[in-house]
Amino acid sequence: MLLGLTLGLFSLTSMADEGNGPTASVEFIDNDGEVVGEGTIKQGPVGVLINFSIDGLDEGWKAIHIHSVGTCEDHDEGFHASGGHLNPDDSAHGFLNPDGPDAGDLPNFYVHSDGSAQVEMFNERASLDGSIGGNMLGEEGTALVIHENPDDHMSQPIGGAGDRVACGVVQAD
Ligand SMILES: [Cu+2]
Repeated sequence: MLLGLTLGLFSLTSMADEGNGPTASVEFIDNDGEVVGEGTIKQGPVGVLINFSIDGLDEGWKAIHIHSVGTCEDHDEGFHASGGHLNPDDSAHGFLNPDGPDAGDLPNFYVHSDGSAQVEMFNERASLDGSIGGNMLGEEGTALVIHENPDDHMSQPIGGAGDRVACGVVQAD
C-alpha cells in the first residue's frame, strides 16, 4: 500500500538577500583588447568585496590594484591611461610600508598554469559611494589593473609589479 505525500514548497527569500550596499561590475581585457575575465564588486558596511575570474593570463603571482581613472582604452599602449592608484589621502603604496597602504592597494593572486584564476579580495579603504575611503565610482571612475608580476607591498609607486597586462573599468550596476 502506498501513501501519498504532499510536499509544501516555500521560499527562503529573506536568507537570499545579498546586502543592501551598491554593487558594480568589471570586464577585464588584455593588451590585445581581448576579454580575459569578469568580476563583481559589492559594498558592505566597512568596505568592498571584490570577486573576479580570469582566463588567459600567464602563470604566476600577479599584482592587482584599483587605479584612479576609469579607462582601459589604451590597451595596446600598456593601460597607462588608468593613472596611478586610487589614493585620496596621498598615502604611500604598500601593505608593508609604514606610511601605507594607499586606498588602491590589494593582495596578490596566483594565475594557474592553464591561465585561470578565481579570486576574492576585501578592501576596507574603498567604497562604491564615497562613504568609506576612496570612491571607486567618483568623477573619474576607477579601473582594476592587473600587473605582470607580484607586488612586493613596499616599493614605490606600485611595488615593482611591472607592466599592466589586464584592465577592467569599474561600472555601476
Ligand atoms: Cu597597479
